[in-house]
Amino acid sequence: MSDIKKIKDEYFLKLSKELDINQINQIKTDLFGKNGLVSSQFKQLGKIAEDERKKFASELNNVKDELQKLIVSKIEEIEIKEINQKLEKEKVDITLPERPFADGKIHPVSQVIDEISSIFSEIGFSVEEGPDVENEYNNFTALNTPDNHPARDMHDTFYLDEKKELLLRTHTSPVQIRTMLNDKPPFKIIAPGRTYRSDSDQTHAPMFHQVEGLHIDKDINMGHLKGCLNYFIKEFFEVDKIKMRFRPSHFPFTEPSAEVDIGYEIKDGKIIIGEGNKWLEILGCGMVHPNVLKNVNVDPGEFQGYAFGIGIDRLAMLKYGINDLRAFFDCDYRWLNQFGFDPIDVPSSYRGLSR
Ligand code: 2NL
Repeated sequence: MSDIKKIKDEYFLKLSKELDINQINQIKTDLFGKNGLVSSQFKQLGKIAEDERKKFASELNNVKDELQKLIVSKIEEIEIKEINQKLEKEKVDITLPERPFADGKIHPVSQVIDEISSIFSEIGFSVEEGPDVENEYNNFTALNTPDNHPARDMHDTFYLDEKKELLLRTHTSPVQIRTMLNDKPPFKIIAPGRTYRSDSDQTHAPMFHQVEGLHIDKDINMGHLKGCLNYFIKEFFEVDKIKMRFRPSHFPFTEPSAEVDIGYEIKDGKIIIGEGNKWLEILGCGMVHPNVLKNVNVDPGEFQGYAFGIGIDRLAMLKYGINDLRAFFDCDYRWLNQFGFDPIDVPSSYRGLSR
């Protein structure tokens, strides 16, 4: 029997047995590796007499093809077996009862931030964010609040180092400062987020939420500010008409500055926004002080605009009838289940303030 025939018979027999993938790989190497049996036979070709060579070569090629085909089919067989075993083992029992599934709720503050962001984005504002830990330049100095300014004490700042260089931001204005330092005017942004002041009672928490707005362009005036706030308040409280008044005020970063009140009344124990003859203060605003613009390399002769700051927590309490501010941050699931929002809720599905 020729060597080729012997190899064929021997390996057909081996491959007819139950083999795992390692054993098959070993056989592959034994036959077709660098010094494999079949490979060695090919090396013999040159030594064979010319009249024999053709027959030898064709026999060798046939055996090589047959062995390779057999190996491929063996590998496929193993793979199919593995898949079937896996399917058998990992069978899903679809008759099992489902596990109880607890729905999360959206915190009223998050809900209100989403509502405010979507209202302002309708009129071209984009949303910017920044870090809670700030430096005193971005939080105070750039905002025209120098070292000895009383507003620094008024803000009851949480300082983080002896030198009073790092602090927890007392408002979200530093976000606007960062944006203006990093970019070129015009600017039309809002900055919602957490803010901190060392203050805690029935109506103040040491951590609270603010949204500030900033619109800087050529020829922006106080009329634009009024129009923007009027639109915002109507959209937010979902009313067609609103009573609004501007009272003169003072902030170091704006000139002139104003506080804005909206009209309201109490009917059947519920607060109605936009009607009545009582006034509720809801935000502070003004035209950005030229010194602030200079500090962020904006030429006040060419660009000017307005800014405003709104406390979010009180707005959320007003809109959704929540009385105690402190419950906001207790992380009590029972409270959140009562006052929180389902993820699919959309602001416009809310009519009136009766929650
Ligand atoms: C308030 C008052 C205000 C601003 C915030 C601001 C920001 C920049 C420049 C100028 Cl970068 N102004 N923000 C302006 C006026 C008032 O907030 O009572 N907030 C609750």
